[in-house]
Formats: sequence, C-alpha cells, structure tokens
Amino acid sequence: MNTNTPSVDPLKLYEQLLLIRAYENAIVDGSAAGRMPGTCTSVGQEATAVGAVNALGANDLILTNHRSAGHLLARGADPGRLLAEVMGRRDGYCKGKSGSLHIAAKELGVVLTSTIVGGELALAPGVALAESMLGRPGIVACFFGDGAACEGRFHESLNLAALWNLPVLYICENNQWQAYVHRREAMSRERVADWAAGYGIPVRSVDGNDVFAVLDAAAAAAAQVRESGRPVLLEAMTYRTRGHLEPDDQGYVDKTELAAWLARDPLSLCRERLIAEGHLDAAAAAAIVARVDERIDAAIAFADASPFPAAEELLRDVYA
Ligand SMILES: Cc1ncc(C[n+]2csc(CCOP(=O)(O)OP(=O)(O)O)c2C)c(N)n1
Repeated sequence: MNTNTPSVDPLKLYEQLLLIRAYENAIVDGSAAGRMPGTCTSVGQEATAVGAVNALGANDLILTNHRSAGHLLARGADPGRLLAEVMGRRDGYCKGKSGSLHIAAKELGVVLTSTIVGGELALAPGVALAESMLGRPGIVACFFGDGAACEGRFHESLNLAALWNLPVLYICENNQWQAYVHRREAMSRERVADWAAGYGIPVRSVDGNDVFAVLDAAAAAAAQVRESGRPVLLEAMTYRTRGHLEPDDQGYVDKTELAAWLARDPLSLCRERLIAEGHLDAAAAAAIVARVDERIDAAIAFADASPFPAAEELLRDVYA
C-alpha cells in the first residue's frame, strides 16, 4: 500500500465486486430469457473497475466505454436505475433513452459512456481542459480498452493531453479482446503502456484481477496526475471472460487461455485474501451474498415496474 491509497473497507470492495457480477449476470439471464436486451458485460474485469473507481475522489470525473456497468456501480450507481436504463424505462439514469451503451450520470460525475470505440478518449482532454479553465479540483479518469488504443484518437488524445498539461488519468482495461479479435492480432506491442511512454506520459502497469493492487496503483497514478497537473496512464491487465456481447458463444476463444484466466477470477482472488487475512468468514460471506442478491432482486423489480417513456419525450434531452 502506498501513502496515497485511501483507506477503504476491504469488505466494501468485495461487496462491490459481487454486486457488479450479480448485476451483469442478471442481464445475461434476462437477455437469454428474452426479458432484457443483450449487452456488453465486464465479467472478469470487475477488480479493475472497483480498484480504480475507489481510488478517485468525489470531485473527479469519469468517462467510460461500452463496458461501463462496473464503473457506474463502483461509483455508487443505483442498480435499479441502471437496469431501468438498460431496459429503456423512464426511471433509468437517462430516462430510458441511452440503453446500456450511452449512460451518463451527472450526479455521480460520470460524464459519458461511449459506444463509439475511443469516443471517451476523444472527449477526455476537452473535459480536463474545462476543469482546469474553471479552476475545479477534479481530475478526469478515462476508461478505455486495448482496442480503443489501436485507434488514431488514442494517439491524438494522449498527444494533446501531454502537450497541454491536462489532468487526465488514462486507465486502459487491457482485457485481451477487441470484439472478436485478440489483441495479439491487432497490436504491434505487448502493452498499451509502451505507446504512452512515447508521448512522455508516465505509465504504470498492474494486475487488473487483483482489486487491492489496482486500488494501490490507481491511487498512486491519480495522486501523480493531481500533483503534476499532467496525464498518467495506468494499464490493467485483465480478461473478458464472457463474450463480446450477449449472447456470444465464444467459439473464437482459446479454451486454455480462458481457463487460465478463469482460475484467476477477481472475485475468488479477493475472497481468498480476505479469508487469509481474517477479514472474512463463512457467515460474513453469506451475509454479503444475501445482501447483494436482495439488491439485485429489488433492482429487477424496480426496472420491471418502471414504464417506458411517453412518446412526447422522444425528442426531449436529445442534442443530436
Ligand atoms: C469507432 C467504432 N469502431 C468499431 C466499433 C465496433 N466495436 C464495438 S466494441 C469493439 C471492440 C473494442 O475493443 P476494446 O476497446 O478493447 O474494448 P473491449 O470491448 O475489449 O472492452 C468494436 C470494434 C465501434 N463501436 N466504434
């Protein structure tokens, strides 16, 4: 642990991991049953979201991509309102108009979910510039994938943020996949961090399946952005253990590679450590699971009961 790591109850981190997994599994089951639309999940990547978001301060802003449920839930989003949004209902965070792929939640400081790959990278320097010009204290956390890093806007974004000294914490969730293409087939380097160094941006790499390691690394990186007023890139090595979107048979995935990552499931790693360090026993674990299940059941009931928006709402709050 470094001096910048906030003291967060480790059980809270574990509960957030479970909540994200349960929330996304509810969508997997709901979409398989035809009750909900299929969507992109972040199953396998929960530790990156929980570790990184918990390293941020209340004033910091978040821009994210099409796998944003973990970032939103770790930031305190209500699972019922989130699910209502996915289901296109009036009580969703964007009144049912964004679906899962465009959710913004101003009250949580989540500026954008971009389904345009790299859209969050294109906007992050602008948001950071606005923060700086308005004299606000927050930094901008920009979550993106290794696929987005293969796009031109990644390079434009990093170049500008470095040139203009913008307080952006770039967080690459390197989940090894870019839709149905393995990163090995698309990247000239092993690590996205190798590219960032070329722009003079300090980089850090971390085991993205270890929530405590991510919290530590993200806290150090966020402190570096805050102190220097300049960008830093954190690359979390993780794995998308479900398909690109639901449903997806993952027929293109190497079974051995998948099995190796499943053996390092972030929830199991966290649970084992909590037990080993005496933070968790069977009764406490069962209580957490029960609480999470109850929240998810309530979220489903809330979203189901929420009406679709009225037809007159169609063009309200829509800018383009
Ligand atoms: C500009 C653009 N090109 C292509 C797509 C189709 N697409 C959606 S997700 C995705 C893969 C993105 O990979 P990555 O950034 O690594 O994120 P991951 O899905 O692995 O989380 C692609 C190609 C898109 N949405 N936007």
